[in-house]
Amino acid sequence: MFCYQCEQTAKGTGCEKIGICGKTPEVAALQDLLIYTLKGLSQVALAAREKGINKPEVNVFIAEATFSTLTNVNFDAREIARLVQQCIELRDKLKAEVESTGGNLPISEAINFQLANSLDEMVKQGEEHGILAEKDPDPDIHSLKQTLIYGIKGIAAYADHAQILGQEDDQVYVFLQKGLAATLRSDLSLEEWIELVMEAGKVNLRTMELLDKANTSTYGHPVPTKVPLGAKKGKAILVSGHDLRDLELILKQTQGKGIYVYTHGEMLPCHGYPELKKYEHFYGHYGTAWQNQQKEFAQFPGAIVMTTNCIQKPLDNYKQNIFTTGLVAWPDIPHIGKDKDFSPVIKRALELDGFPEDTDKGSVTVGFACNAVLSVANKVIEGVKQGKIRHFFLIGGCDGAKPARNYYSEIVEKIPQDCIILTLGCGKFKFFNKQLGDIDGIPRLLDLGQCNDAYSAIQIALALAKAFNCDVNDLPLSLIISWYEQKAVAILLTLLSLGIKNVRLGPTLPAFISPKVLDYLVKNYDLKPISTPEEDLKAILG
Ligand code: FSO
Ligand code: SF4
Repeated sequence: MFCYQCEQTAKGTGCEKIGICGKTPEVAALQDLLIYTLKGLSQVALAAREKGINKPEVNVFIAEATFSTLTNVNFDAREIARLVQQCIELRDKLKAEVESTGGNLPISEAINFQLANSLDEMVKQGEEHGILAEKDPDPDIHSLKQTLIYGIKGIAAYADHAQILGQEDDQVYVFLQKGLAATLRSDLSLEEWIELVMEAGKVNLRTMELLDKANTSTYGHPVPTKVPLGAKKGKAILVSGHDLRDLELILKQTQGKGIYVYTHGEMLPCHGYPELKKYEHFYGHYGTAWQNQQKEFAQFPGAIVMTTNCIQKPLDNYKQNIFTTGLVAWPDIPHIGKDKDFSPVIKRALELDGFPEDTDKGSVTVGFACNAVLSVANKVIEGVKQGKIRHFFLIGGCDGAKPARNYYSEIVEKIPQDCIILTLGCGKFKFFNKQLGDIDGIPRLLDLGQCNDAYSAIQIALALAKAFNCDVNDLPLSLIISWYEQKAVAILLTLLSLGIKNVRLGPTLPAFISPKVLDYLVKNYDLKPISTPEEDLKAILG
């Protein structure tokens, strides 16, 4: 196997024997095969579009299947193999339709690829279509091609979340197909690859806008909300991942059953949505970020649901309590299917002891998404003008296990009192419960939401630039991003495509970025790796 799509890749170069995430060579090969067959399906979908044929089921499938290959989503070989088969079926059906209407299909191996019958043979086929098998003589084109694919994985994740809540834009699907199909080409220049990668950033902005609309039109605009970190005596269900609809369905199905529902990891900001917080048994937040789940889930006295990434290998001491749903899968872990009947989860929660007593572990405040922050914009602008607010820091992104990520908690501690910190993503769990005080009533730590809510951060930055009548790059704002998986890649591409400079990225730079491509990003966007909190603060604040 060879995979280097995430930040924890082995030795900073690539996982070759087994994924640090737990991905087996078998699953890695099948995911490579799925991406390869999706490229073929995308070529056919583009040819179909030329004939006026646009199939919603193909569009949604491409987004879902691509999302399934994102880090920490699907570890089940049989499930990935099923997706490959479905991909070939969709491809062949659409191919026949294009041919019957006299359409032109490109000459391509991926369009005519014959899928093997057995799982073992499919794994072999996957091995023949992995990253290393791609013949790009130019290492920089190879690097940009992989960057495009990882950006597309992030866009697919956002598109899928938005689609679940009824928000779609065909232009997003067109780009997913165009981008996937393009990666089969060997005739594009370096400049054309850069253009495609930047286009991915722009399309991701549109996709995040769709997701923002999906979340806020369904559940209302988040409002500042205090979330208890302790527990309530009684039976319990823990919901992790990022899917708001799954949480809503669990809240509905547990009503009146004597069960309290808790959030874990990236579900924390859900407490701020009016249409979710209205449930009285939606109690509080338990635990921290994804990489601590094996310890935290083992101690949770109730049932656990993983709605999206990031799942880790379920340990024996909580294997009987955990369920997956949506695109998440782990071999032998019960999966709640498309009917979203969570009764097995409820049954398990009622069998388990639950929390024996009320416990108080303090609270955190969430719900400072775009609307809430902009409602105090005048106060913020005044604060800056009067010199009470010196600088804004956006410290957001993913968390992870590496000790180098302590940089993010250290810098938050060292940021001077006259600065405001905006945060989002699971990276905030390094500092989410620190008491940082306020500046004239404006909390110094503002939680904008999930990594999926990066659109809010961009809107806030654009609104501030408008208010101060300056370019975003001239604002007293610094972006310090922690990345882990491919949604973060898509967000980074969006920032670059908006011309945002000086982004600090850590804890390490992506292994798939070649030295020359990095050089391009440094020269054109002043992208830099994080150094030490002291040095970075000195460079930023002078
Ligand atoms: Fe974290 Fe995982 Fe939200 Fe990522 S839970 S690491 S960017 O997959 O999704 O922030
Ligand atoms: Fe390795 Fe990350 Fe790929 Fe998992 S997703 S195999 S940890 S590079």
